[in-house]
Amino acid sequence: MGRKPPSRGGGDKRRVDFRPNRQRPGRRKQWHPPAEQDNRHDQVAPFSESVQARGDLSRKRTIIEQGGDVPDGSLAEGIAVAVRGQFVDVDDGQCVWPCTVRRILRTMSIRDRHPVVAGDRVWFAVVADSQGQLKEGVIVRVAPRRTSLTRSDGRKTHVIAANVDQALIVSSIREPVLKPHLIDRYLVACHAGNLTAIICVNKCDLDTEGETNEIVDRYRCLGYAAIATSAATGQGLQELRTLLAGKATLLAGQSGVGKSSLVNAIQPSLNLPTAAVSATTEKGRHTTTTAVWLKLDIGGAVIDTPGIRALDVAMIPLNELETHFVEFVDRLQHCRFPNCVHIHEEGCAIQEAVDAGEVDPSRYDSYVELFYELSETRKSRYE
Ligand SMILES: Nc1nc2c(ncn2[C@@H]2O[C@H](COP(=O)(O)OP(=O)(O)O)[C@@H](O)[C@H]2O)c(=O)[nH]1
Ligand SMILES: [Mg+2]
Ligand SMILES: [Zn+2]
Repeated sequence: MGRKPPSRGGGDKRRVDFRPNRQRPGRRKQWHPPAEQDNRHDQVAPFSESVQARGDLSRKRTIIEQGGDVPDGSLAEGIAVAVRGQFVDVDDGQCVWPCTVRRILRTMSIRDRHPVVAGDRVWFAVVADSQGQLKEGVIVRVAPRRTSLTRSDGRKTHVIAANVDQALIVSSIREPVLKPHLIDRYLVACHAGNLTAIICVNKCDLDTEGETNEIVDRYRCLGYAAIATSAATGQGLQELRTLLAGKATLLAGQSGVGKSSLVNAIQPSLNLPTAAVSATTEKGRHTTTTAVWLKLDIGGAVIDTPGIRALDVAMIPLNELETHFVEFVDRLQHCRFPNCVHIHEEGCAIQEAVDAGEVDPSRYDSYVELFYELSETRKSRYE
């Protein structure tokens, strides 16, 4: 950076987004939060800040933080494991601290629902109560996210979890019956979100027709890691452990397929509630719909996202859909028409590959289904 920031104790100058509802610059050069606004945060957080807007058009403001990128040694460091309303549970490796979030962080990311999400690496100051007992923390700094998992509600994109490496797409061969299209939908979502996907076909103890291997092979042939498991008999669990160790893995899949049972089988101490619950009771069962970060003894974590079972594909541009089917990619250049959408066109390399048995018809059907779904989404949005 070179330039010395003009703060008292020195520090890092950072440009952050202004609150969208504040167009005009403030009159005062020095900004302090009004006394009645949670000034406890400022007592414990040893940072000074000065806030200035540059004229009417500025959408950013500069904050100066003491401590820079290496936060003060008195701060504790941890991983946000769950967000519950205004509180964030932070695991420092020894215990979980309930933490609030310092006001400036909330202001910085006013557009987000919450400035801290599960998986964020954070630094926090510990606050003592009137008896001097340490009781909670105040998060003063969030590390830049390596990855972020987002969800779109049609208008806005929300971050669900940070620093996730891969997704475990869980389905069951029976109860509920396996839906290959759902697997393909999750694969497209993972591919679009740069998440490595692992396919897990659970409840293989209920497979009387030997279908599990067929499904597993289908995805292995495409280059995905795919396993057959049974939380009931223990089949495939060693492979699953190997795939999860040291990675942060998002759990994806319909309710009832056995996600919680698999996690319990791998780490019984987590003792997650399991049961085939109906869609209506499922809603009331969770007090939160945000992600939960469950640390694994084998290293890494699994991220459970109650309420967000279906990874969203709505934000994928229609003309990119074909690129998210791995077996299509090398064939696309052979379609006769450059704008081929691989549905009715003559000379389409994808349809020919399906006819020749080189592309699985079920995968092609998933493509067609998603193509029409995304076309409809575009229409309803722009008409
Ligand atoms: N037979 C059989 N049942 C299973 C298996 N895994 C889970 N279940 C049952 O399926 C139901 C739903 O499991 P749960 O882990 O709660 O699914 P989740 O909603 O995906 O977390 C429970 O009744 C489990 O006992 C399995 O591998 N085999
Ligand atoms: Mg569950
Ligand atoms: Zn084509």
